[in-house]
Amino acid sequence: MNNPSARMRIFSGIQPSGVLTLANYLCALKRFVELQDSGQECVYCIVDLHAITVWQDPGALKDAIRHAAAAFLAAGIDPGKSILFNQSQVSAHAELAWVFNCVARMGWMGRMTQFKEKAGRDRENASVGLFTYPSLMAADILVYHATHVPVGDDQKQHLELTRDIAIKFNHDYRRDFFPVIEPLIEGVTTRIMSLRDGTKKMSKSDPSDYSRINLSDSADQVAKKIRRARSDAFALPGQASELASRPEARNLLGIYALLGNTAMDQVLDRFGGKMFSQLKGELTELAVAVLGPISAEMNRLVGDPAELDRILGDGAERAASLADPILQQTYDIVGMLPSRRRN
Ligand code: AQP
Repeated sequence: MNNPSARMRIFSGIQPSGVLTLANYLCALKRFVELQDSGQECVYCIVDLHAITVWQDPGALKDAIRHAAAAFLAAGIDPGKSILFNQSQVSAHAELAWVFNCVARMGWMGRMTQFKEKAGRDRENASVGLFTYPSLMAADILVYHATHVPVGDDQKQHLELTRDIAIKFNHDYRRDFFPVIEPLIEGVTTRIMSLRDGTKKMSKSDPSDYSRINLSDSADQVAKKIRRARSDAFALPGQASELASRPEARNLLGIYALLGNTAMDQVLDRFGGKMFSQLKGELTELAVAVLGPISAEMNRLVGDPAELDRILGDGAERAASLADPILQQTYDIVGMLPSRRRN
């Protein structure tokens, strides 16, 4: 796994808990495409079982799964090169998650900040699935013996827990079975923040549509959202050291850098001392140029749900052929009898 020339097995997923956002594109999809095109073995999953850890309207969820598939394809995922599927079609994910529920400790789960944030004050009323979410995420990754996982910085804690689960499993059962995975958290900006609050993550489930740019937004919507994005009263900073105390400036400059594949220093040189209005104008032009073709292709693809379902079904078969043997070996290791039905 540490041989840099070895082909990596990449796994990553996105929840269909709403329309995918600019943050999903910049910090996930764009990176997924680069990894695919660099010749790595890539398994990409629309994690629909994760989405139901909070309430989802069933009809809307079906649409959201197909929309997410369209976003992956429109962003450049090629189902001939990468495996693309939705999680619920490959039952090994949920089965391995159960085993991991028995390996992970309550204390580990209780420390997860995503659970604390999503459950809020009313923890008693949160679903058990939301609490054990990280076990399912660990299973998603480890059921493929994936070696590398590209995610945004917000998922770092869950990846550390995945490593803890792999280490404890290997220790408890005295074998080196699950790989201790490496996160791939890279880029000039690894967390995109809300357009309404530079200290809060951009999220597809934020109640305010003005907090985010959806990949399906029209050019007019993108322009309106950037125009209304929160700013502060000062000229834009020209030094990286000034960014920490200027969350809104940091966010918009970071988005500009990622969209244009430009280093942050160059972006600071370009906009330092200028007004927010200038940055917003140029950011709108860039965002529309990059996102316009993606949203047009998404619209075309969602017009053919049967084709999307075919692509996901085909991906699920290929994914299951990798995952099922690893699940069977896991069952054997923990002491289950061989299943006649499966063999
Ligand atoms: N704001 C973000 N900044 C950087 N990366 C982000 N990702 C999501 N939001 C940001 C990355 O996108 C991938 C898929 O994430 P996800 O959709 O499965 O889960 P999430 O992080 O919970 O995303 P949302 O939009 O906040 O969903 P909801 O609102 O349903 O909870 C991951 O790699 C993630 O890091």
